Amino acid sequence: MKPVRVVTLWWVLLLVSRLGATRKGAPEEASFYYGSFPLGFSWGVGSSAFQTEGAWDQDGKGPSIWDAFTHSGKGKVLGDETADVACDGYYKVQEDIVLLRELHVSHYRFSLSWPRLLPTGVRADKVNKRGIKFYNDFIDALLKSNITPIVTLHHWDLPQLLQVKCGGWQNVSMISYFRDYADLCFEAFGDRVKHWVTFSDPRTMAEKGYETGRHAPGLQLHGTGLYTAAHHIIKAHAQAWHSYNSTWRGKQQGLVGISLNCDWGEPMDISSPKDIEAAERYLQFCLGWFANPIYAGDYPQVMKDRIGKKSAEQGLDMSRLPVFSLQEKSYIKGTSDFLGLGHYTTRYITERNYPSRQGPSYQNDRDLVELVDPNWPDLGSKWLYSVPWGFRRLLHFAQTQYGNPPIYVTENGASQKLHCTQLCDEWRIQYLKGYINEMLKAIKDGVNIKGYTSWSLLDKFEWEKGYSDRYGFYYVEFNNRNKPRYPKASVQYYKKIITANGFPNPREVESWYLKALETCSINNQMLAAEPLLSHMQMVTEIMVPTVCTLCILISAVLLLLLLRGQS
Ligand code: GBH
Repeated sequence: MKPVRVVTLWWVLLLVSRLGATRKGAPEEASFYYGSFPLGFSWGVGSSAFQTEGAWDQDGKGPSIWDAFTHSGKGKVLGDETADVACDGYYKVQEDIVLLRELHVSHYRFSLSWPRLLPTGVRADKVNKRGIKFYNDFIDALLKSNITPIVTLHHWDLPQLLQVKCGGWQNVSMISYFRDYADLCFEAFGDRVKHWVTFSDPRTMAEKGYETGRHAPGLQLHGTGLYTAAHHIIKAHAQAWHSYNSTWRGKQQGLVGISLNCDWGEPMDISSPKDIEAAERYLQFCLGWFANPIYAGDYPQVMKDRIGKKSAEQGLDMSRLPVFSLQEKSYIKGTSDFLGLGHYTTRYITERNYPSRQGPSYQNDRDLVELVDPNWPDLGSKWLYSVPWGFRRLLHFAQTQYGNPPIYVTENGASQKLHCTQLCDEWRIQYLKGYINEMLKAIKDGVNIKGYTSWSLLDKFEWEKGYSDRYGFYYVEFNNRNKPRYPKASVQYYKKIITANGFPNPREVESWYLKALETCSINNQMLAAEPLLSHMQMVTEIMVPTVCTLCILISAVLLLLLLRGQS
């Protein structure tokens, strides 16, 4: 179901009635805030292994569930695209480090491919030395360029054999397989990596992998599979944190956290207690589902109540939401040295009661509808609207709910609108400027934000959307076998924010924008000439050796004739 797509008269009317509401357009939101970030604030960009590396079966890598999913031939991905080559990042380490340097970032967030390191997923079976070497070299290269690695252990590409053998995250044994994998990574890379993220957006992993089936492994276990998966993921996270804490922290002095993605949920009608409750529920089902166990030891009360009640009404004698034992609660509580937050967009939320007899599902359990304001600027991805003020509110929410934790923004970004010229991504610049500014306001309000990761370094494989959504600072020409990268205008702009560590004054910030757009049109011409250039390259690749060989042959023949004539 896609409520956000349905523009019905009643909710347009509701929106209009909201416009008079007091909070919207409040001066501190409407105005741009000029100022700088705290000294030492960490600026970065991010990506993930499956989306960029390619080399899916090279150097001893095992298959992942996403390899299986994309190879299944069942139309799971737009245009039946695969990530077999993707950005060819596995073979372009040096090239991509140059791009990171060009951006002036202080950190790079990327993920390790579990099946590249452990082809079967199980540490006891086999460790792939070439996988270890690849990431070792990569980490060394980053450090050599003064770029801090922020390393995600798992961004969705589960070893396929663990799926086949034990049903992936449905199985409790995954907890120890993950712990062993995490432990291997701490041991191999922890002397140099000081920032670890266990899981990236586990909610999407659970929801799309086990409820809607739109992501690998493509299961549709409505209203049960996602809760079981999440339960095991939370425990696996806790085990990895404890393992680091007891074995490695003393020597390595690093931090271990988790990265949770969540949109902001704003009550549709702020004078309606039901909508206020529904919006709170939206956030608890999204962020609280994982953050509450980790920060407070258990699932949010509202999830326990709702899912418990609905399960009973559906004739089940136990809640579909699993239960943590007392011992587990205290083991899980406090297992994050920082909160990783991913954030992209905002929804208006209104209450809607779904009858339990419609059957179990995550949608049904939440009893709400998500809506968007048609006036919000939309971007490339159909679910993404630019609503910068929602970011500040989410940051406040995280601060107050979880006891003012140190926060790293692990993902924030936008894809390019299709009709824009490829490298002149004005929309991405506006998004970047607006969201970073709201984050600055949140810092001024006292939210403890340590760093910001813009998503993403490169255009890359976007899961079920194939290569259609372009999130990169660098445009990747996927049709060219060399996968060349070209800087978009936003590279210039982000670089300026980083160098100034904020927004100094209106005149300067405006000049960044104009400058960025100037350079991009030059680059656009380069890109337009690209087919010609690669044609010329091909011509030289064939022509030059052919002509040389011919010349040599002809001179040999001439020489021979000359010698004969003399003798
Ligand atoms: C991120 O998730 C991923 O972590 C990242 O790997 C990826 O590059 C990025 O998205 C962009 O694709 O299609 O209407 O069902 C962001 C959180 C949660 C946003 C699921 C999209 C699905 C909306 N995502 N959501 S819909």
